[in-house]
Amino acid sequence: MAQIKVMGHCPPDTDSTCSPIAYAWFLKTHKGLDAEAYIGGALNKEATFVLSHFGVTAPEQIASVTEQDKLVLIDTNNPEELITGWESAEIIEVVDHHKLYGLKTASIPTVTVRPYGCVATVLWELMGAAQSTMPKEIAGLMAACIISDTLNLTSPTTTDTDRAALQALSEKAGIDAASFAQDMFAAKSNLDGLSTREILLTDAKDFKFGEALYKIGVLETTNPDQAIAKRAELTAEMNILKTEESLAGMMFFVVDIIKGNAVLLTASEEDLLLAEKAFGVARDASGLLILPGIVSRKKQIVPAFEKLF
Ligand SMILES: [Mn+2]
Repeated sequence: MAQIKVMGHCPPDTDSTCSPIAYAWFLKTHKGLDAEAYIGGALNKEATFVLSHFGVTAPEQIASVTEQDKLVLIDTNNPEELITGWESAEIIEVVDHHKLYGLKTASIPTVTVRPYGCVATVLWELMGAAQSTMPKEIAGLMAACIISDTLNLTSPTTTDTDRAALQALSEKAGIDAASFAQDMFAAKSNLDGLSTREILLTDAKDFKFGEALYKIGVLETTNPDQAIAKRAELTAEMNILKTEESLAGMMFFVVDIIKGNAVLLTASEEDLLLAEKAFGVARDASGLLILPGIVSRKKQIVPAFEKLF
């Protein structure tokens, strides 16, 4: 029988990297299946830290699957973010915590979708009696998924089921969830080895305000100083991007996830003047715009500009 590939969305976040490892363990040891976790994109810094902390090898990265493959989808049912070739593979199971996107399959999969903050919480419930046989490192990976997806139980997506699962998994893994969360967020905040362009574009989206196209990048970090120290390079690169992509402007918000504020870097004086108006805040002596309480592009930053235009 062909090996079953257990996979999340592409590119993978921490949940889509580590929850497939946990479910592959369950399928192997409790269902007697030949199952293995794979990722369809590069490992992020947070997942790299989590895997090395628990001494677990990263899933092999693959670019596509074929009609020879059987797939178990974890953490996604969105056709837009599945591995290349998924249409020809046989999808035998889907476990998810997202809305339904209209995935079409040739055969009949087992489907479990529950409205929790993390798919690891769904897996924890599905495993039932197998919970007591779970190795420490698998429990650790699942706890890390819940911490990552729910920002350590602070995101509005968090449910009581997630809280209970994280507590049980943390005990099993022998970790203190709060301090482990700090280490995970620090790993995610480390910019070492990233190019200026990668820092700007890891989480950047384009928006049309009137007829003008703006790019708004966000960096969520516990160490804003590391990014702000690169201010000159970031500004220069934003101007290159502005020319390359015919943008009216570009803004880069460095969000401090501990203090709950943002510092804005802009491509030009014109963009900075615009932001001062949008937020009703003046730049400080060093020319930085510090925005208390601003953490969300979707709920705060974009609406401020939309109102101005
Ligand atoms: Mn998830």
